[in-house]
Amino acid sequence: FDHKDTEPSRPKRVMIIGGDGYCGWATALHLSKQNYEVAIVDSLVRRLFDHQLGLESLTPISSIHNRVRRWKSLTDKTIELFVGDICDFEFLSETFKSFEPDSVVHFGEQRSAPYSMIDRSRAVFTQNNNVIGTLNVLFAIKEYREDCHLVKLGTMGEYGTPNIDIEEGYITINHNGRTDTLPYPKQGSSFYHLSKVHDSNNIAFTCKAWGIRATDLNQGVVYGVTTDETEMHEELCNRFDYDGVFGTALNRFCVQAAVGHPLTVYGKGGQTRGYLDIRDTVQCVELAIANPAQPGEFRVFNQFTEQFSVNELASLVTKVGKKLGLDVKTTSVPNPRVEAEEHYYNAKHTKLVELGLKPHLLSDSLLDSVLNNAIRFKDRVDTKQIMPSVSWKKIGVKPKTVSA
Ligand code: NAD
Ligand code: USQ
Repeated sequence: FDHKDTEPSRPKRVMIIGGDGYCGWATALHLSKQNYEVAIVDSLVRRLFDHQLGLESLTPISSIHNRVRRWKSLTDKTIELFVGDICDFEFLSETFKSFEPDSVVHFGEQRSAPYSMIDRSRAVFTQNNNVIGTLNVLFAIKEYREDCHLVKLGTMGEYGTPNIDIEEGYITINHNGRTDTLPYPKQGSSFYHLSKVHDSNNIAFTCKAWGIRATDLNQGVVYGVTTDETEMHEELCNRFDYDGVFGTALNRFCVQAAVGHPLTVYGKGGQTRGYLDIRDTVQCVELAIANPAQPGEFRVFNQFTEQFSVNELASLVTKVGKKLGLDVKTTSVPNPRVEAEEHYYNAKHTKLVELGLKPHLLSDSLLDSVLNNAIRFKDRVDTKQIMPSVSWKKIGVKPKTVSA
């Protein structure tokens, strides 16, 4: 038998870019717990955005240094930390040479659609940060770790809301008597969502040209705050955004219900998206790493578990709020975005389930726990940050300070 089988296999080494953020922090702890060797690479720019816009996470969060120290003291597991910007190729090269990752999970982007629509400079920052960062990761893999599997966070928003079923990455088209399987058409609806489309194109090309192995996780909107690991200590607590720039639909509605603010349904509220629990984000990433793409393969998974319209989310939160004694009202806010408010939506999401994903579906009890978490920290809520302040149509070149 193969000699290699007798050697003890070394633990797989996973570099988590964006590991200080909402999805990345939960994932770093989860993978470390599963005995992967984990390194976090993060520029901490997300914390800077909070300062610049006068925002704060609902939950109090510790510095990244205290977070990893606390993890070590609780579990005796080390998470290596590299603080720097992946747009700086020299920094990124050093992290690759020093850590030698087997997989890179790339969460490290500017991820808010409203942020990318504040003004010209934020639009340019978003596309520069995201597209160049990802290009640098691709070059680093090619140069230093060509067998390393790239697991890249994309978004369901790359597809937009077409009037046909959404497939997982590719669609087979019959045209004038000929047939081909092609990348599914992309229609991003913000400069942020478009940055992900550009990333996907660059990754697909380098898989073909250089034989890179990559998985694009087209993730839906994430909700929830705790995972088994973040619950272990208050210093491991995850961030939870509720403001009009970084807060996402369901998480925002829970905070709004907790403080007695009417739920902010934009426009007609028929906007339908895929959603998933943060505990499923960490599970999906683990499944992608454990079952890597082949060299040269550009694999696309749609990463969400259920789809809801904004109106459906509002009525779920109203119902569960009532059970907890909250009087939840809804208000229709003129839509600050340009998007379809009533549309067909049916997106496939079977590939991660085939790999073994066991979804945590949005049940009353789960909503209870997200709502209770919002109630627990409601004194920290700055209600001035709740209404949306960024308009898709009014974006201009003049630098804009978003403030109350
Ligand atoms: P987040 O803003 O909480 O975390 C992103 C982290 O990346 C931050 O800690 C930030 O400092 C870091 N970062 C950004 N640019 C960097 C750079 N150039 N170099 C190094 N670090 C950098 O975001 P999140 O909610 O955890 O999202 C993570 C990823 O998942 C993003 O790519 C996002 O597009 C994707 N995603 C998120 C959601 C969601 O609902 N939160 C849904 C779908 C997809
Ligand atoms: N919406 C409301 N009221 C609110 C907030 C949002 O009606 O108070 C609506 C929006 O108009 C939109 C939908 O809810 O139609 C989703 O908005 P969102 O802010 O929850 O999500 P989005 O801007 O799409 O971005 C988030 C993450 C992003 C990720 C994306 C996944 O910030 O990183 O890529 O979800 S997806 O939506 O599938 O593209």
